[in-house]
Order: sequence, then structure tokens, then C-alpha cells
Amino acid sequence: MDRSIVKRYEGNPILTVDDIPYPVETVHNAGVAKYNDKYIMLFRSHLPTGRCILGLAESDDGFNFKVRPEPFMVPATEGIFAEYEAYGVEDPRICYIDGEYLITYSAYSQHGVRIGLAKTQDWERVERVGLISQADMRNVVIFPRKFDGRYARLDRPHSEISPWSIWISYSTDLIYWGDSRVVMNPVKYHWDEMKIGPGATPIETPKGWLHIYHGVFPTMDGAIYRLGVALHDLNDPSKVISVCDRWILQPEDPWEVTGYVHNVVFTCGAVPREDNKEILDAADEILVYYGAADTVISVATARVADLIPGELR
Ligand code: BMA
Repeated sequence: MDRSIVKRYEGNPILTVDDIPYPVETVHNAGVAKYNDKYIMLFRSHLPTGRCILGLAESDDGFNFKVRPEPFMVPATEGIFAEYEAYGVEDPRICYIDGEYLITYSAYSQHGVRIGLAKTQDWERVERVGLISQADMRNVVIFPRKFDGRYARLDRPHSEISPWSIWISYSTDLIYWGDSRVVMNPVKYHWDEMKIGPGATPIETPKGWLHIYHGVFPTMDGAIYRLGVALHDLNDPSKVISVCDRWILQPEDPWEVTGYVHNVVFTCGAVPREDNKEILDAADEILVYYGAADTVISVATARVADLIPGELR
């Protein structure tokens, strides 16, 4: 019996350094969105210096991507952004809301890691909007809908005291965020006991918001990054309705097990396969994009009905 909820594409990996027309060492963690019947993929690459930039690839079918000749975002050289992006830009997520694509990304510098917000309407011009967290924050996904007039995001502050957990914060203007609280914690001696973090931008289904996140388990051989899935209430995303007890994807393919960082599957983006549907049905499919071993990009498909977790673990 095939127990896998998530089915890997047989043509994986779908993007490697050989596809990139400029010198980079890796191609991985990518935000993905649909734009004019095309799939847009904004992916992270390590430069030979070890610092990161973001490249852009486009596809008609979600599996075969062509990379643009130039990177899409490199560390800013002016203004406030220059100081806080000096060590690189990483792990972008894309949220389409109010006719614009919002990009949240990790901005690294001597001051730590914080979250930058940029936006684009046409994937040609990109405008930086603000630095929307202090250090140490990563993995920000904005919900593609407002709740009582407020934007909502899942985020992951750093903590030395508690295991790193998923929080929610709200904003009326995308710049100032607050009303923050914890929504999900790692579970002790479970596949995600070390830390969890938001993954793909949440997807609306009739049962709730599907959120594919990552969880980390420490072993004698280093950390293992896997993917899990949680369901958030449609009208109150701070309420987690259910969480799948098991992981839905773990490193298994050779390029997931070995690479720049071993044993990593890490998602920043998942999109519905069907076009132009605001809310998905149970039978619809989702394409889950993930970085493998921080080195290449793979994709897998999953049915909405199979992803919806049955109970709160
Ligand atoms: C996390 C992030 C991810 C990365 C993962 C595995 O902390 O830095 O970008 O994929 O580690 O190295």
C-alpha cells in the first residue's frame, strides 16, 4: 500500500544549479505563485561567497521552469535595507492580496535575521516596503485574506527558553504588526520536537486554511527537516483546528538526503494546481515546492482531502 499523502514528481529535482545562467552554488527554498496563467518561482541561491540572493523562474505547467537571466533580488545597496540585508536575502514567501504580490523574505546582517517585505504587481519591478520585524524572526507567511480588516501572518520568533514555535501577528497596514500570540508548539519526543516554523503561504479550503510547515528533529547525525500540515479556522486563523500527527514528507530521495545541508526538505510555497479557484474542493490537487538538502528544488502533489488533518494531535 502506498501510504504517502504527498507524491513526488518523477522528474525531480526540477531545478538545479545547472539551470541557472549566473554563478551560484545552490538553488532551493522557493516561494511560488500564479501570475497570468504562469507559475512564478522566487528561489534562494547561495553565491560562492556563502551569502544568498533570490532568482526568478517561470513555468507554464508548474514542473518545467525557465530561469530569468538576472537575479530578481540581491541585497539592497541603499537606505535602511542596505544595512539589514548585508549578509543576504533568503527564504521568500509570496502572498497575492489586493491585486499585488507581497514577498516576505529573511534579511541577514551583522544585527541578526529579520523580515523584509517587498511587493510587485508584474514580476518586473519590485519595491521594498519595509522591515517588518526586529531580530530574531524568520519564516513569515501572510494569509491571502484579511480578517476583520486586518492582515494576518504566521511567524517564528527565536527563543532560548521555549522550543521555537509558530506565532500569529496582525496588522492594518502591513508595516506595524502586533496582537501576537503563540498558535502551535513543537511536541516533545515527536518528529518536530526541536522547532517548527511556517512553511508555505496558507491555502483556503472549505474546511479551513491548510498550512504546510516544517518541523525539525535533532539526531546524533544532525537535524532532520520534515514537512507537516495543520488546519487553521477559516475566520479566526489563530485557532488551529487540527494537526497531522505524522510528517507528510521527509528526506528520502538521494538529493534530499545529501547536499549542502544533509537531510532537509523545506517548503516556502505550495499552490493549487487548478486555475482561478478561490476556494479549493477536497478533490483538488496542490503542488508543494520544496528545497532538498538546501541544494536543489523538487515538487510533489497532494490532494486537499488527503492533506486535511483529522484530529488535533
Ligand atoms: C533553516 C533555514 C532554512 C534551511 C534550513 C536547513 O534554519 O535556514 O533556510 O533550509 O535551516 O538548512
